[in-house]
Amino acid sequence: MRYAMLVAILLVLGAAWACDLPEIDFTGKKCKSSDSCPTPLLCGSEGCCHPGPCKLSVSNLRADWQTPNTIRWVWETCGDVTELAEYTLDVTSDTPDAGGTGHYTRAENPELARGTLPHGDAPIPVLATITTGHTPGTVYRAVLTAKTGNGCSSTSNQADKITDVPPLNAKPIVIFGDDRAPLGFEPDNIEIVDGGGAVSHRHIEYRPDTDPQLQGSGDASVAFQNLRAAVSIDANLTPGEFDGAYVEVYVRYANGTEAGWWSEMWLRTVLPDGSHCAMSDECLYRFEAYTIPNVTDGGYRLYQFPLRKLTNRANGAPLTREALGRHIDQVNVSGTTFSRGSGTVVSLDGISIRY
Ligand SMILES: [Ca+2]
Repeated sequence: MRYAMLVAILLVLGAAWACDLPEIDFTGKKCKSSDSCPTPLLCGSEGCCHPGPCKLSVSNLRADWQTPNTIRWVWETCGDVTELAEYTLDVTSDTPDAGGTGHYTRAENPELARGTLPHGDAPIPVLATITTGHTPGTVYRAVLTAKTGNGCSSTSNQADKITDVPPLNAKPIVIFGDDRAPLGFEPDNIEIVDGGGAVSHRHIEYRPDTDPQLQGSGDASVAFQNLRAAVSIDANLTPGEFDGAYVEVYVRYANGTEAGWWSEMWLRTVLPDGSHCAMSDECLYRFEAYTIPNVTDGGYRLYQFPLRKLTNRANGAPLTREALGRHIDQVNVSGTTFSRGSGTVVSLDGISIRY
């Protein structure tokens, strides 16, 4: 009787222990031989655990940051990215009609078709993608799949993220809107055009094929151009406002054939003494890089970048509330690479800092 009770207690304790053991996902973990990967995983020839004979695996999918309407997902790979055929990202939510859910492929986010981004000075591995159109204050889940050329596929863990609730202050700092325009643009073929906007009427338009700077800068078929707007903005935010603040822009690449593979945006501040920055890098706080799809449906996409995630181009330091409050004298509203003669038309609208 006592023995039976002891066995029962041990069984209960054993069950409790079993439940408490954390589940470790060994997919993508480094390995030296098949003994190092728990069944049913195998140690691939490139030295990481796979569910099958893949040459590339994905793991550790997570949200790097979020705003009310966007989420930036990041992941890790193990293996040979040149084997990649395509990444796909499945984004779901239990909330009915939650925006931005779906099966993201190269059609929505062209970088998902690439192991590395083209046109960089050095190969830039694709280890992130931004999903847009999300509903604020909503729980999302995502799973990434990497398919390789030999038909093998590796699936990541499931990542969760709650989008931010909209800022309390309903009135943004407008950089470009129907009632406010920047002081000037560089290159100078950037125009403000009536109609065709994402928000109300007018929008900003840029055509790389008529850009004298781009046409005159060498023989390469691809050139980089920043779309700079001269501004005069004082953004004195409280610590609480700064934590949730973001800069947003509606972007559309149309008519051409090529995506904006390697895009960046920045805010340029003045120096602490209030003077303009001669060495611009010390005053540029930027986000890079993201890929803007070239769309045929005429749709704008709203991108939002948390201010706390902008980093100084010279030293990598994050933008602080104090630096932001000095005074902003320039905004780069989606600089990117352009192929010559591609016919691409870039449209921008509704550029604001929300806090
Ligand atoms: Ca507009």
